[in-house]
Amino acid sequence: MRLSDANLAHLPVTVTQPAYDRSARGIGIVHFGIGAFHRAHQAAYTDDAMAAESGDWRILGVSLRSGNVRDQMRPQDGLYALVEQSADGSKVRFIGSVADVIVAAEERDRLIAALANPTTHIVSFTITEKGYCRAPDGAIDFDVADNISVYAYLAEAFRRRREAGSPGLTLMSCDNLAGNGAQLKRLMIAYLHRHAPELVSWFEEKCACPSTMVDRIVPATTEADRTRTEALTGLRDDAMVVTEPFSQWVIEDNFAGPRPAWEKHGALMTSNVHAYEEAKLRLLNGAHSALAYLGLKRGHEFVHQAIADPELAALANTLMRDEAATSLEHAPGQDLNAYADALIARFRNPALNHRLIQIAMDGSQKIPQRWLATLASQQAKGKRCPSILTAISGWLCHIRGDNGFVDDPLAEILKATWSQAGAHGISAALFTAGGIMGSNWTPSEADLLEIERQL
Ligand code: NAI
Ligand code: CS2
Repeated sequence: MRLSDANLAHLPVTVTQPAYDRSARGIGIVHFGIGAFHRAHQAAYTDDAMAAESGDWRILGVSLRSGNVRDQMRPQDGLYALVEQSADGSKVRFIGSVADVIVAAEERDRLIAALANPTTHIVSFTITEKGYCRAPDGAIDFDVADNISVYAYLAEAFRRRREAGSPGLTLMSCDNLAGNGAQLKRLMIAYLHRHAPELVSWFEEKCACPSTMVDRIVPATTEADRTRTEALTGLRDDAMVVTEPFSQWVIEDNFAGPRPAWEKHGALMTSNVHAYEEAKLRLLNGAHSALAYLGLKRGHEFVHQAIADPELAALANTLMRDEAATSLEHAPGQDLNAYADALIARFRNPALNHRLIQIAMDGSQKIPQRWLATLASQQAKGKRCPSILTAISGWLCHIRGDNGFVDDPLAEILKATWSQAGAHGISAALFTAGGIMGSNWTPSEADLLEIERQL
C-alpha cells in the first residue's frame, strides 16, 4: 500500500506523523531543487514550526530538470518518511510540510502564479552549487543561465509582484556556497540588468537574500533504504530520505517579510552567518572532499570506510585542525577543535552509507570554497597546507578518470586540460592565474611539485 494522506491511519502508532491539519495550511514557501537534502532539513524544521504554531508555511517544491521527485511525491500527497540513522538504531517520522511538487517547464503558469502570489513570502533553493550558473570567475554565465535556470522564473514573478503592488520576496539559498545569500543577490541582479533592468531597483528595495549555513549529512536514497522503511512502516514510500540525527541551520536574520518561527525549532537566527559558514565549508566539506577523492583512490566506497583508514583519518584531522581551523577568524565561543571532534564522530556513523562518489561530484564547483579559500588565507600568513595539496592531487586523479565517470559541469574542459598539459603541467594549468581553477591562492613552484609528485 502506497503512502498518502488517506493511508496515514495505517501507520503504526509509534511512528510520528504531522501534528497539524495539512489541508488547512496554505503555501507560503516555493522551494527550487527539492532533492534529498531539502526534505531532510528545511522541510523538517518547517514541519516542526507548523506543528507548534499557526501559519501558512506549506512548501511548493519545484524541479527544474527531471520529473522524478514529482512522480515520487505527488501520488503520496507530498508525504514522506524522514529516517534518522545512527549506531543506536533508526527513528522514523513522517513530514507533511510539502504540499506538492511541480516540474517548472511543465507547469510554468502554476509556478509563476505561486511565485507571484502575495501569500508566498519565501523562495528557497537547494539547486546544488552549479545551479547558480556561475562562470569560473564567479560572474553569471549567461550561456547556462539563459538556458535552464531559476532566474527567468524569478524575474517574471518580480514583474507581476511589482505590477500588483505585492510585497517583496525573501530568496534564501541553502546550498554549500560561501556567502550563499550575497552570491544569489549578486547573480540575480546581474540577470535582471541584462533581461529586465527596470526591475533592479524594485528587487533591491523590496527583496532580501539572507545567507545560511546548512548542515545535515543526507546520502542519496537507495532502493534498499525504501525496502527497509516499508518493512518498518507497512507503507510503500518512494520519496523517503535517510539522514543522521545531527542537524544545524544558521540563518542571517534578514527577511523581506514574515517567516516560520524556525528559531523555536533548532535554527539559529544571527546577524553574522559568516563564521559558521566558513568553518563548515572549510572543515566539514573540506575534509569530506578530501576523503572522497583519496578514499576512492584507496578503494573505499563509503565515508565511514574512508575515515576508518588510519592514513586518511590522519589526513582529515590535519586538514581540519592545522590547516582549515587555523585559517579562520574564530567567532566568540567557537571551539573549532571540538567541532572537528564532532565531525570525525559524524563521519564514523556506521549506519549511514554515504557514498564517496556522491561527494566527489561537481568538484570544480566545490573546491574553491572548501580548499582554495583555506590555501589563500594560509598563504597570506606564509603557511603551507600539505594535506590540502594531497587532496588536490586526489582530485586531479579523479578528473583524469581514475575512478570512472567524471560527473562535473566542467568535465570536458578538465579532460581537455589534462590531455594538453599532462601530469607535469596540469596543476599549473588549472590553479595558476588565468586557469579555470585560478583563485586568490597563488601556488608556489614547491606546491605544484608537491601535487604532481602524488599523481
Ligand atoms: P539531490 O541530488 O537529491 O538534489 C539536487 C537538486 O538540485 C535536484 O532537485 C536537482 O534537480 C537540482 N539541480 C541539480 N542540478 C541543477 C541545476 N544545474 N540547476 C538547477 N537545479 C539543479 O541533492 P541534495 O542531497 O538534495 O543536495 C542538494 C544541495 O544541497 C547540495 O548540492 C548542497 O549544496 C546542499 N546540501 C546538501 C547536503 C547533503 O548532505 N546532501 C547537506 C548540506 C547542503
Ligand atoms: C558533501 C555535503 O556532497 C557533498 O559534497 O560534502 O553535501 C555534506 O554532506 C553536507 O554539506 C553536510 O551538511
